[in-house]
Amino acid sequence: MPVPIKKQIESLREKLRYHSYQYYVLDDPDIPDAQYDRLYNQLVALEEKHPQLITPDSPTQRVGAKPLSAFDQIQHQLPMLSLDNVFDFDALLSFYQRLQDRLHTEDEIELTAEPKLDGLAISLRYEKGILIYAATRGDGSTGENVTQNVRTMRCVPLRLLGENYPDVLEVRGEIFMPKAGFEKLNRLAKQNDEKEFANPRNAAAGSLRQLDPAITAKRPLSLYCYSTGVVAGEKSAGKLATTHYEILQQLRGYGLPVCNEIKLVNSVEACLSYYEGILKRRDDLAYDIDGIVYKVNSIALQNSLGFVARAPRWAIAHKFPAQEEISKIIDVDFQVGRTGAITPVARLEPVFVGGVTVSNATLHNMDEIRRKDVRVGDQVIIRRAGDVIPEVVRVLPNSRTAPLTEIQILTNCPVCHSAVEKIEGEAVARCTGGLFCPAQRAQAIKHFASRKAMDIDGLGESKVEQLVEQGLINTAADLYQLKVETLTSLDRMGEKSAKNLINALEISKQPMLARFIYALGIREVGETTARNLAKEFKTLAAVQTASYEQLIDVQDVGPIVAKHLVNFLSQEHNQVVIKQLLAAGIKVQNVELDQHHQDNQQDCEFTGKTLVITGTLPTLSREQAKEKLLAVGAFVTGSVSAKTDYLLAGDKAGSKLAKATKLGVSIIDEVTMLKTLG
Ligand code: JCF
Repeated sequence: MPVPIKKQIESLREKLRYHSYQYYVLDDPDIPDAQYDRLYNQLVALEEKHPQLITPDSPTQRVGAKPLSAFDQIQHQLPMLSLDNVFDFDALLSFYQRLQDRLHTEDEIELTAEPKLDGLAISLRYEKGILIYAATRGDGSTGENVTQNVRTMRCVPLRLLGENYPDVLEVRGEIFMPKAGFEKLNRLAKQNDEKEFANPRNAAAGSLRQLDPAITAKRPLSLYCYSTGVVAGEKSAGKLATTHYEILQQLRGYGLPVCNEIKLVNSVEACLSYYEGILKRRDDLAYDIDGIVYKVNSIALQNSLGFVARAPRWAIAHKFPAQEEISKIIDVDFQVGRTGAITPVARLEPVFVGGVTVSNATLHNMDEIRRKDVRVGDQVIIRRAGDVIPEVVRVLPNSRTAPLTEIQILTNCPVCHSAVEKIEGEAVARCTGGLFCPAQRAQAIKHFASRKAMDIDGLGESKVEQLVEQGLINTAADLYQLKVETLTSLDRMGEKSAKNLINALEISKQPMLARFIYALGIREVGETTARNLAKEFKTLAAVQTASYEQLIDVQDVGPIVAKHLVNFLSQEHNQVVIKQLLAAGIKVQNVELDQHHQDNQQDCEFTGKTLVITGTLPTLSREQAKEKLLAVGAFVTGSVSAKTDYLLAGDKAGSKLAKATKLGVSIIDEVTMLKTLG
């Protein structure tokens, strides 16, 4: 006998509720999203055919209502409580002692501890398991009816699970927007030139107070329940437990989301260690919190403690240091980073925020300054979250009483006075004096000496740091003036290593053109681009004098890279350094010479093939082997795949060898390679 339609529909709804519960409440989805969607679509199809069977608690009926013109008021039958705050351990200790005094005990009192969410309080009323309304806290006695918006939240059950719940159950909780969802929402707003939300809390509030539920439905809102309001008509089966902790577990069992960080704590010291533990993880949590809530666990004790005004005597919020505070901008400076990135920095009236005193905050870049319209003299919100650099979030509205001048765009590097470039579409401005700028010196020289660049053996990053710090070199060209006596003054540099380094510098004096171009450290000019430039222009002089039009004709070089090249090469400071390098005896190997080699080896078996190199080769370094292969037109990549033609394996070849063997890639050694190359 076929299953009656009504039964089919009910069974689908039950499945969908169950899977939503797994996903939203237990955080443990048990079917793929696509499978959920299929079930959902089956239900939609059946309900379309049989509209008389649609009920308001069907999972398909979350976004049904039309936009409102205003929210109705809802009177809370039991007031929605707020919490008293403490800001330090002493005040927390006083709270705990007051509990002991009032309860006439010197024993420890069992408390619950939970993160205090930074969102909006909500009251959900269920009758016979069906969501009847959702109301905001408002003033605690009267809130707004936001039912049609809350219904769109997939984590809010429209019908409770099971049958074992009180007839009337009011649940109180906090609606919030997880950080990831907030960031995504703001990214979209920025893209569409719409106003961004200042923080997840404002975004949650704005989303919940939409008159059109279709908009709320698209906002990533979440809920954690933290207590109950009216509980009535309970049969013995639907009775709530006698401790706060167990009640929350019951709520979870009804299908309501409850934060899984909630713990039982048995002393004021345990409170503190919970507090410290969560504070440490604050930035890693998926949602913003502003402290910890402790509550007396026993409902009987809660009742005997009662409350004052709107705040219970049996609970307290232990607040974290604020992550946002107000300060005033005294000045704006520009800092040059080690890669030439120029960052505007606001000098502030010192302010205590995020647990430390802050007197500088980043303004990120010029675009952000314009977007936020930040000016010297403004009152601004400073944010310091965790270990992140403090930033200026926004100007305090209406705080500007006198007209203030706009912050000027920077045209020259504050450190070396080279021109500042800003590529269309990029946010950061950069100093173009890469080879010369003191702020970029160490970085530029490290890159110059690195393996894929000039490959100067024995000149690692720490040696470069020392040489630069002690003022022994200012540019890469100065490397070639170094003497053994100077080098031995460095840490951990004996006579032998000093001599070796001088020798390595000598050896590096005949770089291939591609290597030399790469070594200059021009933005976005990597190995491949450098090689293409060398192939195209053949001599350094030709590269140096190439026009923008000639440059964008080169393979792999687009308008941005071409612009970086022109900007770099036209800086007089950079030209001077290149001249000094040549004067120091560097002889760049032009491409004609390479070409000659290539012509002799044209028919090589590796031409056009893809190779991976792994392990220690007997005579060549991996870099040298790569260069030889590239010279015959082979491709050398970093990881083995089905597209790999050969694996060149040396000693101690590990996972790459295993993978190549598995994929049936031909494996060769250095001898074979050299023989094949001739
Ligand atoms: O997470 C919260 N913001 C939060 C607020 C948690 C709680 O357990 C609360 C609350 C407000 C009042 N409990 C009460 C009684």
